[in-house]
Amino acid sequence: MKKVLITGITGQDGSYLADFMLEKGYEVHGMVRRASTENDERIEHLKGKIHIHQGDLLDFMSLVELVDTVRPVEIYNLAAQSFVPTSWNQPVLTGEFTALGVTRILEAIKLIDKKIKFYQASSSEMFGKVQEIPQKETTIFYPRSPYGVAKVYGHWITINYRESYDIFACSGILFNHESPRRGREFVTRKITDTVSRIKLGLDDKLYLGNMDAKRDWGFAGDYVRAMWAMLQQDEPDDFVIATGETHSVKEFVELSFDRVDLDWKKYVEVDKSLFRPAEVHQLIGDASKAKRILKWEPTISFKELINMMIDSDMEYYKKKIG
Ligand code: NAP
Ligand code: G4F
Repeated sequence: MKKVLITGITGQDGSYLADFMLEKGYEVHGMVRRASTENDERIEHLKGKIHIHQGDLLDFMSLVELVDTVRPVEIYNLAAQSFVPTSWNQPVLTGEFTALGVTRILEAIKLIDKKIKFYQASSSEMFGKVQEIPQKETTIFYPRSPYGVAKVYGHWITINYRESYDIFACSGILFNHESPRRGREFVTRKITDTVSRIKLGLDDKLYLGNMDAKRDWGFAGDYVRAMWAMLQQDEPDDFVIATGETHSVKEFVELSFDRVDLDWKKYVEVDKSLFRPAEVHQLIGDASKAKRILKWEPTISFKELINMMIDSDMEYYKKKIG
């Protein structure tokens, strides 16, 4: 049975990728960092089906030992400090996790077995102040946050190890992708979570920052298929994964309130403290290379994604209040 190692398995993408890899028949191993409380909400349903190991992107030897113990055929590096606002408060730590963490895993691969295939979770945040519309694999990067800068490092070190050591290393430049498992601090889940609470009388206001920001939002379950497809090609390469549509935060808000038959204008307030020191105003991706080579297509529309997230949050709070 082929073994896969996933870092960041407790995160949104890690949990969807674990589901997908099990369906594909892999033996799934996940790396988790030690915490004083359990943090396995997203992989609870996989207990007994996957193997969990302790390790940390900050600790090189933990990665070496883990790769040596598991001996996977593929490693997906999804672990990162992934929340953009935190990257201004903790820029050095973000660089350690999100940038240097990538080198540590690549070094572990180089040391133990250069035949292990590697996937790096690159990000559309690297395009930042966009230099081209839509953004594709050849678009010049202009990151606008310490997170974006760290991801550019992770992206280029992946390419560098591919070219220097002939490692099968791919970088997926994924645009924003969401789901009912999205962290509650990200804007989409913050909206669907708060809208559900408002509908059920548990909250009365939704405070947001820049509602004019636009993103190319897809469904995380679709995007993990693309990660796997990249590592099944004959040659390693980098791919943009996106829907090709862009929508504002305001549109996301309107459709979310529509889903529960409420008028958003009565509940939403702008909180200037939520604006960022430097904003990424608009992202829209061109995934034609992935469509052509990987035969990848998104299956969930913007509206379907919102409905899925609202319905899931409504169900969660209805159960909670009994
Ligand atoms: P997420 O939900 O925030 O998950 C991040 C994961 O990284 C968690 O499992 C977290 O563990 C783990 N982690 C953080 N620091 C670590 C460390 N020092 N050592 C070991 N594990 C650590 O992120 P996501 O949305 O699934 O995204 C997955 C990856 O794709 C990230 O690299 C992200 O930057 C990138 N990305 C995401 C998007 C998107 O729209 N979702 C788009 C482009 C790229 P804990 O549970 O212990 O915190
Ligand atoms: O949901 P967000 O926090 O996601 P952001 O910054 O685009 O980053 C996400 O996508 C990246 C891919 O491009 C990933 F690499 C990264 O790891 C992460 O998953 O914010 C989206 C937009 C921003 O423009 C922000 O200013 O929403 C705007 N926004 C407005 N009000 C808000 C809020 N964002 C958050 N988190 N909270 C608000 O109240």
